[in-house]
Amino acid sequence: LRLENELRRALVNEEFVLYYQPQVDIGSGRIVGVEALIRWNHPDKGMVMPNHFIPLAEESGLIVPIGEWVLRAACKQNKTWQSEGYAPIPISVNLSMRQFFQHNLKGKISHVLEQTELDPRYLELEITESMTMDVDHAIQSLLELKELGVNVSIDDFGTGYSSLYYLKKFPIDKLKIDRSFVRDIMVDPNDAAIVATIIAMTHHLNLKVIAEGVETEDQLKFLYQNRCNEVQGYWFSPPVDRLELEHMLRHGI
Ligand code: G
Ligand code: G
Ligand code: NA
Ligand code: MN
Repeated sequence: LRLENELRRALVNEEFVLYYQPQVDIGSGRIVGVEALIRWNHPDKGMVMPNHFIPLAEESGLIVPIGEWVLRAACKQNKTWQSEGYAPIPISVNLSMRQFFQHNLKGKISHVLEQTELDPRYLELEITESMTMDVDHAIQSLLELKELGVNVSIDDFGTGYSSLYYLKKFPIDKLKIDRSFVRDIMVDPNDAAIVATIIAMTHHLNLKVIAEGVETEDQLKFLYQNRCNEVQGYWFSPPVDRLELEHMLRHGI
């Protein structure tokens, strides 16, 4: 209960901050997107990572207002970058299960887009496979989100429930290959085969694909040879604060 109260206070006192991890076009090496990831700048404990508070936020339901804060902050920041003259790129935001199942999610997102004046095509929402288990609900929600003009990606792809039959029915734009597959592509032929197959499948389904957790040049080469569009991971940059991200936007990685 103490942590829960602290989370409430953190919302009121604006103690949350966003970090940003670049998403890189594999052909040109340019930053073509950023993923927003929350941190908690705690008055005593310093920068607290999400795995220390997101699980409780999800249990308590606080993830809904926290998620709304993330959405608004991300849209606002992206609009600011555009106003400052940075080349427009989409910002991606992780949606929690509770947010995805929330009543009037479309209205809330629409409201944030209006308030921040961000063009919807520069917002990407990341959902996980577990949120698509109720197939009819998922299709309905995704169709509503797509009506707004935002992009939708499936995060941690390959780790959850993934019926290929339904995949083609979901109105989504992109798959994010989970980093657990990318980690061992150079040592485990099964993981290499899985990653190569997911990439080939996305091309056939006309989806974009990004590989997460790229940490080595060999992994990058493998992904390039297998025609992966985009990459994200420590090889390029960990999630960084606004100033560091802006430095990369100006000077490249
Ligand atoms: O750097 P990383 O430690 O940022 O993130 C750890 C986990 O926390 C990841 O699974 C990530 O998806 C989750 N996470 C980070 N930011 C957010 C957020 O804004 N909303 C939700 N729901 N999860 C987040
Ligand atoms: O669950 P989601 O994919 O949203 O989580 C992103 C998480 O992955 C964050 O915690 C982020 O810090 C972490 N991450 C990003 N790049 C790398 C990487 O190259 N290696 C590892 N191990 N983690 C990464
Ligand atoms: Na994510
Ligand atoms: Mn992921």
